[in-house]
Amino acid sequence: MQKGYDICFLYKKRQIDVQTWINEVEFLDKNKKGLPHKKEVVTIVIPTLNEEQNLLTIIEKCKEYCSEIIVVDGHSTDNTVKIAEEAGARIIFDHKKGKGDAIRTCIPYISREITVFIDADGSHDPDDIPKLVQPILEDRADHVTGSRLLGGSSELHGGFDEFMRLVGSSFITTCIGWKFKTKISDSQNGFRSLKTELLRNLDLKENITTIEQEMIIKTLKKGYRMGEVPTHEYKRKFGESHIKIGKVAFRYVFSMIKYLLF
Ligand SMILES: Nc1nc2c(ncn2[C@@H]2O[C@H](COP(=O)(O)OP(=O)(O)OP(=O)(O)O)[C@@H](O)[C@H]2O)c(=O)[nH]1
Ligand SMILES: [Mg+2]
Repeated sequence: MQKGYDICFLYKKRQIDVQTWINEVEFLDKNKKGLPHKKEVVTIVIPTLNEEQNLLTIIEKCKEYCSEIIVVDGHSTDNTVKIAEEAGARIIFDHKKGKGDAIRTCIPYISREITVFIDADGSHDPDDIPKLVQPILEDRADHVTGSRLLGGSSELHGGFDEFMRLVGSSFITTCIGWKFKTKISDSQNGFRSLKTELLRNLDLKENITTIEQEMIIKTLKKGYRMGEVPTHEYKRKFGESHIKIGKVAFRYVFSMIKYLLF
């Protein structure tokens, strides 16, 4: 393709050559309600661990935007699985190692061309899904992440833990941007869409939430096109976060160095 082809320009109205575009993180913000959407090519994956109070609302809303819903459950001890079954989702069980394990476990079961990951805790708005999928449908990106830094967060600020998470995640995001000479604002969001074929090729290894940054680093490393759209993060509706930052901080830094350098 030539310089200046019109695909990039919906984003920032600037001209970049294809090589630059491949490793560029682009920014798209449109009226989410107005976007055309092809639900028949979308599988939505929802990782769950004891989300009985949140899950049904998410599944019902997600049905508008996909033709397959997979709930990948971490052996919940509440009614999560029953609720998912009754709502018509396919249920897969992980190996009790964490959210990363859950994501890796469900990959062989995904049957549609585009996969969307969304949390079950109510912090992501399913109405943002068309916005995440649009750049892939239009062949402008292979992997699109929602950005809380661009879309705002009701959860990322406040206490000491939140502050440490924001600092840590900003540091990692900056390192990824530096390594790939690209601008990305959020490397840790669990709300994203990507081509299923790419997802299968990433050879993911992480067992915990470090899988979010692993997906982005490996996408960029393999030369695929990364995109980013603003999505707001809401406070978890019910229940508690499963992340204990003190326990996983080292793994975040270690895995970032591992995938960035080796
Ligand atoms: N299958 C599975 N799902 C999990 C596991 N741990 C967390 N989840 C789910 O992954 C999603 C994200 O978990 P959260 O605890 O909200 O973590 P987070 O959103 O990254 O962090 P917060 O910002 O603190 O909410 C939720 O839908 C959880 O139910 C797990 O071990 N297995
Ligand atoms: Mg959450």
